[in-house]
Order: sequence, then C-alpha cells, then structure tokens
Amino acid sequence: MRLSRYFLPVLKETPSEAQIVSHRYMLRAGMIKQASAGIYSWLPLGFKVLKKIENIVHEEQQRAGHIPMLMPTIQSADLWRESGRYDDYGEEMLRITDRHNRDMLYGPTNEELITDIFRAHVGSYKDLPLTLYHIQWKFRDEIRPRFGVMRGREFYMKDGYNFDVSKDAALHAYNRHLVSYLRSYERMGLQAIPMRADGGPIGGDYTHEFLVLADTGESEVFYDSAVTDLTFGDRDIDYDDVAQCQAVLEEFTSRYARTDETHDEALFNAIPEDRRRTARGIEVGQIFYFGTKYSEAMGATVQTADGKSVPVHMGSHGIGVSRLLGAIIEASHDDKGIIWPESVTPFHCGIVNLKQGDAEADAACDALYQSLTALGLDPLYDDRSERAGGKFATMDLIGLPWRITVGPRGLKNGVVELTSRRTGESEEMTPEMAVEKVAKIYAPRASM
Ligand code: 5CA
Repeated sequence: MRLSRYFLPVLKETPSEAQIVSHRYMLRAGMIKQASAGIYSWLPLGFKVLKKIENIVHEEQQRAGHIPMLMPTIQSADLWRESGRYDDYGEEMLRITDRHNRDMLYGPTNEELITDIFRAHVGSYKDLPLTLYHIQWKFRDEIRPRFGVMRGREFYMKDGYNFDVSKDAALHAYNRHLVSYLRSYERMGLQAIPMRADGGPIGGDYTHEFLVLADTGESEVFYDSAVTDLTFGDRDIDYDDVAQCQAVLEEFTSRYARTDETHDEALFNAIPEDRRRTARGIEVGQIFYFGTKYSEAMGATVQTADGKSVPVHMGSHGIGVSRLLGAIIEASHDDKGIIWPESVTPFHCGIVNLKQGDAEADAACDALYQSLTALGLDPLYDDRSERAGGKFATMDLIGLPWRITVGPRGLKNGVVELTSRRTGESEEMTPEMAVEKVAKIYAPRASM
C-alpha cells in the first residue's frame, strides 16, 4: 500500500478522553473512531489488525477440531425466557422491539441460540463430541464503557460451545480449549495466564479467565510468580489425547493464580512470600464448564448407547478478539507508539523515502515495494512529500516491526537501512539483502 493512497488519519494531539496508552495510540494511529459511547468504527489500520487476530483465532480453533459457523447478532427474547436469563441478564442486555411488537435483543452471548440449534438437529450420542464456534459482534450495555476497545458496549468475540455425552467428555473439551487458548495468545506475542475465576451470568463454578498482566488492567489478580515462568512454546499436542490435554491443564493451573472474585487469602499466604504477587490484569478470554444448565432448561437431550435420554453436557469459551488489540498494545509499546508483534502487524514493513521526488530514491523505493509484494509481503510505502522526521514519527506510532529507509546518500553507496522497531537498531545493506531479510523474518508466517 502506498501511504498517499491509503486512509490513515493520524492525530497529532493526544486525545484527552483516552486514559490508557492503548486507547491513546489506537486513536492517534487512526485505527478506530468512536461512533458513540463504547461503540467504534474500525478504520482501515485497526480493521487490518482485527482481521489478523481473528485469523489466528480461527486457525487455532480449527486446529483443535472446533467447527466454525455464524449466528446472528439479533436474537429472539423467547429463547432467553426458556433459559430464564431474559430477566436475569438485567440492564446489560440491549432489548429491542420489532415492528410486530416482538421482543428481540442484541446478543451479549449465545448459549441459548446454540442450544436451540443443537436440540433441533442432534439427538444421538453418536453425533458427539461436537464443538461449534463463531466470531461475531456482541453487545453489552456496560454501565461504564471505557478504555476504548477494552471495555466496549459493542465488541467482537469468539464464542465456542461444546456438547458432550458425559461430564468427563465435557471436561476434555474444557482442557482442549485451555490448550488452544494458550497457543493462540502466545502466537499473538502475549502471555495470558489462566486463573481461577467466577462464572458470573454465564454460570458454572468450573471456569478460568485468561489474564494478561498490565498495570492498566481492570482485574485485580493474585498469583504465585512461578506461573509466569511457564510458556506453551512449540508443543505438538494431539487435541484428541485426553491425557495430554489434561497434563497441560495441570501444568498451567496447579499453582495459585486467581482473580479477586475467587481469591483465598489463606491459600495465597501458603505460597512462599517471595513468590506472592498481587497485580492487575486484562481478561482476554474465559472458559466455562456449566454442565446441563442450559440443556436441561431447554430440553437439549441425546440418546446414550444404552438408549437412555440424557441432557447434554456443555461448556462455553470466549476470546475477546477486539479487546486483544488493546491488550497487545498495553503489552508492547514505547513512548513513540505501538510495537506490533510480527504475527499481527497491519503491514509487514514500512518503506520510508527520505527524498520523495528524487528520481533515484523514488525508483529504489518502487523496486523495493515490488520485490516485497512479489514475495507475498504487504509493505506500507510512505511516498508522501513530507519531511523525514514526520515520516519516522508516523512509522513509529503505527508500530510496524521493520522499516526500510531509502535516501540519496545511502543509494550512492548502494545501501538502504533496515531498522527494527523493537530494538531501534539499524543496519545498512543492499536493497536486495533488505528484501531477503524481511522475507526471511516472515517466512513461516507469510502464508497464514
Ligand atoms: N459465553 C461466554 C463464553 S463464550 C462469555 O460470554 N464469556 S465472557 O463473558 O467472559 O466474554 C468472553 C470474553 O469477551 C471476555 O473474556 C473478554 O475478553 C471479552 N469481553 C467481555 N466483555 C467485553 C467488553 N465489554 N468489551 C470488550 N471485550 C469484552
């Protein structure tokens, strides 16, 4: 993309309404624009990152054997009356009346809708296990939407639902989700720690939240510092292997790590003092096993092998896809702007032309742009007639991990400069070598 033809409405001033760094940078980098309280338009740069995150979530869900689908945003109130949650959900639910005076709502989550689909089409244990998921907009009329996409009213969520014939089978689905979530967050460059949590309006007492530690996080958390030493890494897990998934769950959840809702002072104090931590965190996901809560209320049963009819065991599992943009920025930025991990960066690298209009510099930039594009990479070429300082400031703000700087002086010696956004280190090399190096960095990911 050539910046002169793109839509990147960068702000010079720091917006006064933004209290945390991710919100400030998302506004300043022209990623989002508030439409009304807690509701945002996703401008091209923000939209690109949202899609990258969404893609990682899709890949990891499908790797775990979960099946993608799409349910609507608007739901009928009748289903929620069946489960009893129409009244329980309270003021967070946006209620709508259609022209025929029917009660509708903008879905805050989808347990009822998916249970309705299940009971209409599945009747036998032979069709299980089954996990369906979608990535769809949700609406919760939060009393205090704030921090930009962190606590929105409209937000983008991956929500998945497992259906199993027994509690044991459903717990395997729970463990499988835990494994796939660990992988997903790590691919985004995040450490998200599973912590014992509270079921809230979804229900169930078997639930973990995934928290990214950050001073600006909304949750207070308590943990044994040993949990931060754990990484999932490049493990090759067989998602059908009950024992393997169980072992990962045990490894990642056996140490003390809890949100304030489930915090137990006595247990916490049993941890050696030098490992006790109290901190703040951003909740980027939550998994639940709630058994037959919805299936019993809504009559979702299956026939077992011996012909009995039993309510199906369920759980639901959510990832805050839009919130993740904020979480990644909170975890990865400096005073100049965002520093995107390579896996979610909106463009693979920037090209900065120090002297737009100089025939040689223009030609070198065009050639770089074409070579990178031909390799399947997606560069952002700043071809505006702006001074170098302004171009660097924009690149630093929008956080592309790599920048190739091209100017007449370097070109005289046959070199351009390749700069890492994270370390700030620059290296001079021929344009061909710069292309090769950038291509190599993204090689394992270019096809994703
Ligand atoms: N039905 C279950 C699992 S699918 C559910 O709704 N879980 S949840 O309430 O925990 O939401 C899942 C994730 O969505 C949360 O972990 C959080 O990352 C994200 N989320 C929840 N509320 C908001 C909000 N107001 N703004 C942005 N993200 C949110």
